[in-house]
Amino acid sequence: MLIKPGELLSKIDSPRDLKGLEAEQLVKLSEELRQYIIDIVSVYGGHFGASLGVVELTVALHHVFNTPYDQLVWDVGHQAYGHKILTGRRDNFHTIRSYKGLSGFPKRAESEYDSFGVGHSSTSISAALGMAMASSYKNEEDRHNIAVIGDGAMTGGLAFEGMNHAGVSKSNLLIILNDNCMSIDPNVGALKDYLTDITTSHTYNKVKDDIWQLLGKLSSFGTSARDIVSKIEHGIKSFLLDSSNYFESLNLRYFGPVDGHDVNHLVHVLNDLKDIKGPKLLHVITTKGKGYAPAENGNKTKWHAPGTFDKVTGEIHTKTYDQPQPPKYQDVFGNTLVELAEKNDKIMGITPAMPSGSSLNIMMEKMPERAFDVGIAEQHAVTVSAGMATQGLVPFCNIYSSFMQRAYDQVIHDVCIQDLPVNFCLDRAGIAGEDGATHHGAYDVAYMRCIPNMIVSAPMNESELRNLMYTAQLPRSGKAFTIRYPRGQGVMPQWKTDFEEIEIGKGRLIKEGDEIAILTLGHIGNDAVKACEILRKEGINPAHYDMRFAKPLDTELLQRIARTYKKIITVEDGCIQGGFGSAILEFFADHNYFVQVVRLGIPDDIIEHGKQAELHEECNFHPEGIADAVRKLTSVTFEK
Ligand SMILES: Cc1ncc(C[n+]2csc(CCOP(=O)(O)OP(=O)(O)O)c2C)c(N)n1
Repeated sequence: MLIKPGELLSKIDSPRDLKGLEAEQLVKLSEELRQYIIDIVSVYGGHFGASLGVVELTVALHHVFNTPYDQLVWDVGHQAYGHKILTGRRDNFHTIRSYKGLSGFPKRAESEYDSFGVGHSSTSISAALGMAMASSYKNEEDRHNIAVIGDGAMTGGLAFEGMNHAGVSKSNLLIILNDNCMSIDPNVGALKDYLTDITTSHTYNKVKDDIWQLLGKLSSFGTSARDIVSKIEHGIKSFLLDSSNYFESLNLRYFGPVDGHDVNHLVHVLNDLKDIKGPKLLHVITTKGKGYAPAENGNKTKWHAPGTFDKVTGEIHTKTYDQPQPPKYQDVFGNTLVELAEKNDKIMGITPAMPSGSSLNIMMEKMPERAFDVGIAEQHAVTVSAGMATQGLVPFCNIYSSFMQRAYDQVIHDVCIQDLPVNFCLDRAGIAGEDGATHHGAYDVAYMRCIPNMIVSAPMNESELRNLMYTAQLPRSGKAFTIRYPRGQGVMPQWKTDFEEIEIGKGRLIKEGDEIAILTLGHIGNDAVKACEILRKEGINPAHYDMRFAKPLDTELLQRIARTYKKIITVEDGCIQGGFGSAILEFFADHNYFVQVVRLGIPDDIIEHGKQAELHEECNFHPEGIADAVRKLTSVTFEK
């Protein structure tokens, strides 16, 4: 379907085409840009509310600054759809997040306007500061470096680290705080309360407005007038109230709050700020979903990334099925945790900013005193869980696999070295799909299994997930317990209501066979089941074992397997290097078993975005790929 951009937008092939636009044209362009995002995302899906919220800011930034010479860093990058459209990607914008299409996030390889690759939050201040320091070092006095960061991303520790450094650097850095009071779910924490306070304080804003106007009037008198005003401003601020301004106390000059939907005012303010040297922060107030009534006034969490929808009625499309469908793993997690917590009062739930994404919101609603969203703060989520464990509580810390990369030292230093029994549920483990390279949970098996005092497991279906969670909450004296599961649905329409303890480190036989054994870890084992079905029709009959644990390995079972089968295929939805297959290889090598092992998994490559099935195919661990590996191995003779 051909979706046409508005008349003005259709002429914007690069930010250069924005430079000469008049005030009314900037307003019109903003309207057209917003409409184009609505038109495309309603048909093709993607992130939505955040990009609508920064339409005017995006237009103003590209109008005022000389991008790509001036460097613009978007935090997380899910709000950069308008930026992509204005920077030469308008006509293939509809390919966003699809296989081989545009990435859903800024990406250096995609465009010179994407100055820094993103996907995970809170990196923009550090990255833009690094660029600003490089500009100072190279004497590029005229170059501007801008970080646009949301109030949600501002809750991440890395953002603070960046500001803490920026405050003592003389670099020419502009931080734009895009404050819409939302993360994916409503934003949380004391900083959010503080931002609301300074946004709504009348005295504060009156003084700020007066100073701002004075600054604006005198700006036409040149730099020295501006310096004088700036000194007066600083004096008044320190005297009156700004000694308590959080950002000022970090030596960042604070400006705002300003209306983020008044494009011409933003242009005016940004032009003024261009002349102010050093690190500074502009506080911009926006509304997530702005300009599309269902998103602006409705459930903002739902409209963060709604999938496709009817843009006229605002109805979000949902698939209908003839058969009952398996539940999503995340919902099995959310419901099971409540069920277990009702019986075990030591259980606590922790999520760093993903209550809806992880389904911990089910427990947060039912047991608000025992389930917590701690902000986009993975490191803190792990260490706060460790603290709870020292007091005999049973924390279930749910973190997306790729976001857990942030908290690696906390897992080692705060949990495993002290041998604390913390439970980690890693959602979105394996190929994540359309979110792409930054979001694939490729590495967790490899990075978790090398840590002492760590159990690493993966359920093949919903019952297994429930039983692993049941097992993880039983009293144990130490050891962290990782349970990883993928994005999406399980395999059975219903799960059993009773729980069964799983012996830690025990795998299970799925089917006996001849000559070749397939060893799988987790949900991907279901593809091996399908591969066996395909092969049965060809008279090939491999055995299949669901190993359940990458650590500890079921050594007894592996010894039996090695004695019976001389050819092994390992399959995992995770990186091949150092992962589950590597663990199996190490075991055979260390115990002198001469077996031939073929490993399927995510190769040593950056896997981009696309549907999960497309990417599984690319990585060769879909049913046909597994069947093919078996066929090839059947015909290979084993050489000593
Ligand atoms: C390290 C990390 N944790 C979690 C996420 C998931 N995530 C994506 S966007 C988002 C909310 C960001 O909120 P904010 O910065 O305020 O931007 P907004 O969507 O409100 O514009 C979260 C939690 C992430 N991208 N990175």
